Amino acid sequence: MTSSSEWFERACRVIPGGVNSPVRAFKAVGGEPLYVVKGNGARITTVEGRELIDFCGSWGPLILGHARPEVVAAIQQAVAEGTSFGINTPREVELAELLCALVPYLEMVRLVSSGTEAVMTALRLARGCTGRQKIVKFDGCYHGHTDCMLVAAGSGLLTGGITSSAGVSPAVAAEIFVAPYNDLAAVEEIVSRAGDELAAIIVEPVAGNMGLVPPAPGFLAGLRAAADRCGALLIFDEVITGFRFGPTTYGVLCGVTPDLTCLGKIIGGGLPLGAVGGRRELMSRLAPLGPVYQAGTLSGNPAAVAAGLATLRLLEQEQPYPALDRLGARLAEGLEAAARAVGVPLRVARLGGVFTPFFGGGAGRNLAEIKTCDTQQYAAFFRGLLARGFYLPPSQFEVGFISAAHTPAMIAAFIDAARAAFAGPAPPPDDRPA
Ligand code: KE4
Repeated sequence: MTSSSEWFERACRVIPGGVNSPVRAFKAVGGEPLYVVKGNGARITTVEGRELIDFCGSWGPLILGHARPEVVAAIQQAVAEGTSFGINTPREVELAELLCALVPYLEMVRLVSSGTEAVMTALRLARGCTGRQKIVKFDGCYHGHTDCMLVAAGSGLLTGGITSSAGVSPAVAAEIFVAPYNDLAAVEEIVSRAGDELAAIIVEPVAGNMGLVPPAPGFLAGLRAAADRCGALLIFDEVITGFRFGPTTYGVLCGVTPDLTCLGKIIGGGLPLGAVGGRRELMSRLAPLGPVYQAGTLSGNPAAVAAGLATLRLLEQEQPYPALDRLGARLAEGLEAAARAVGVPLRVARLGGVFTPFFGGGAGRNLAEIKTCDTQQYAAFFRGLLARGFYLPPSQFEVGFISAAHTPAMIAAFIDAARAAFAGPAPPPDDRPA
């Protein structure tokens, strides 16, 4: 058997940092990254044959858990008929129709292959529709790796402590205004100073890339009003939040309607799929109808669309959301009680089945407050839970996900493992029961 360590050593010879996405590198939590061979429901199995209960869930797509049979079957059926055509297929029409049915303010959508592509397209569309260039984003929010969004970004940049990326030209960065999350006054100041130059305000309606930071009451409605006042478009990046808290978008759930919406993760059911959607008058500006160009060889890919359709249809049928919320509440309360019992300063930010443990730190309303938490304690917690059979996101600045495959018994076991981790170091992982 080739161990994770051996795989990582081989990987580092041919893949930068040994990973195909930086946040998988375990840089922020220590130790060497895992190599997994399969997932099943809430569990993943490493190359060493260790079974772990997974609370990272591939960073969000797997709300139904790993290898959900109906999703796998839909993919198998699709690929048996061909993996890609570069020609229109009925399934992509069905997915577009379903997205527009589940999100009433979406009149049209364009399918792409990642969340980054969805955001890139939305920003280009906003600039094309308004004839303006400047964008407002929020410190610690992450919107994929398109150049102009790699300014004061969260997720893997924040994890690596490099919140703005090298290689982004100063001219591109100069078009981006950055405001603290939940700070409407800062947005008002930007609007008063440069409102007539703003093409868009882009926001994660629930921030998930600096750990979980929910919107303060009135924040999203305030952004809607600010965008209306200055003629900018409001873009909700719902790559994480879309279909995560209900069988629709967070915008529908919270009653604030953006002009454009970016989707990804869940709508692809674990395969590469994203989407950008909005009002017909805006979406009609996209080529081949309008002058804003966007394209993709694998856009609307049959396998990814089949996985997305199967996932969204199961979410509509099964409505796992109340159960996810109950399990999330139990996890947060149990973790905080276990920490309190031994004097560990822990706050678990939680919304539905999405959570982030913060050790110490402020109220967590924006990145500056989030940064006061103890990331080394998070790293120790991550390692302690991993040694006891639980896989959390390998970064303080991400969010944990409970899936429909997680059970109350798994949550109870997780809390017991946390209690043990707070009490002291774990024995070496190889003698832990799977
Ligand atoms: P992708 O290009 O990775 O599909 O989506 C980019 C993206 C856009 N918008 C939001 C709100 C996102 O969270 C993401 C990607 N999320 C990260 C984790 N938080 C992906 C994990 C990774 O980069 O490996």
